[in-house]
Amino acid sequence: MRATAKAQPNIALIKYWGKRDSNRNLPAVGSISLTLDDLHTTMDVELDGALDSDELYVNGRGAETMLPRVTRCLDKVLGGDRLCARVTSSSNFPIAAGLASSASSFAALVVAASAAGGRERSPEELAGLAGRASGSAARSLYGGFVELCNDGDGIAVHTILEGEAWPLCIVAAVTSEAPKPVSSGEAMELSRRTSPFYSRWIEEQDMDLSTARDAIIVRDFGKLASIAEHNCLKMHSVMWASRPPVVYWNAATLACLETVRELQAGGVAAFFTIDAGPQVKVICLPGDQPRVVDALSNTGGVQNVLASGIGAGATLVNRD
Ligand code: 2P0
Repeated sequence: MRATAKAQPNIALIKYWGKRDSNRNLPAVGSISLTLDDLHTTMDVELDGALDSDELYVNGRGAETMLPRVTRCLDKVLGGDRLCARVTSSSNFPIAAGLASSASSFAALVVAASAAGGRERSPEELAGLAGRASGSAARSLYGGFVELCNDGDGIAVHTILEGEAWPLCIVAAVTSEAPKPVSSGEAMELSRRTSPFYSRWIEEQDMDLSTARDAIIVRDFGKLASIAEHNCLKMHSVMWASRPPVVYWNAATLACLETVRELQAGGVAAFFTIDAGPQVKVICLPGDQPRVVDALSNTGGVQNVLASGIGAGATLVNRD
């Protein structure tokens, strides 16, 4: 009746932006991501007949605003007639700071809740359940370089290449820890309804996925760098052209892009990506990580720099 699971956030190189079915939270496009290693969320789920309602504690504090989403996810995993749950989560990185904490949280939640309820589920089933709660969470069930594909009436997720086969580093520059002005779900819907670039974004995604997949398989850093930066800037262009516009960047975001261009000009193999927030994630070769960390730390407006390797998918840590 009690289980603990651990999952890492993931960073999309080819982005998920847009939904084809909002009710079932199905993405309009496939995506490719890297699962991180050093950042993680631990989620403990205890089903308790003495509780009248679900309880959620995040990093030691009650988290009422997140609770309805967690309750909906538990209902999907365990059924509506389940016992109430005490859910306790802790992350070793800033949550709600654009570092994909919802991906690691919901990936760990579905693994822990399934185990607490005594259900044996395949990674495919767990990914489907995680994706219902948060599209990007489905990718955190898997490790390494991960692809999420639209598959018939649902999604299919798999590892393209294990992290050990191409041990890249991810350096995240945190430029603001303020809450998002608009949630990614709302921004996606706004993009779909109002951005003149949305349909083109959807049309071109399969081509970008194919280019990135090929680059990963043959470990072509330059090719992956070029398509990942292009795909990221296209996604933000879709948002910028929405009405009202959605601009997640701040001045330090742009300063970080200049830093990456300077590193590249100096011969460092590095590229950037930016999600639905102002943080800049830089992917580089392991030997260049100290230079990238140093350069981003010295960029104006950067508050904090976190580094990680590529890690494994969500795992069950303990079951009572
Ligand atoms: C991604 N993002 O591929 C993209 C890139 C943000 C920008 O997935 O609405 O929290 O819960 O399914 O997964 C962030 O959105 O969205 C996201 P929902 P999610 O990582």
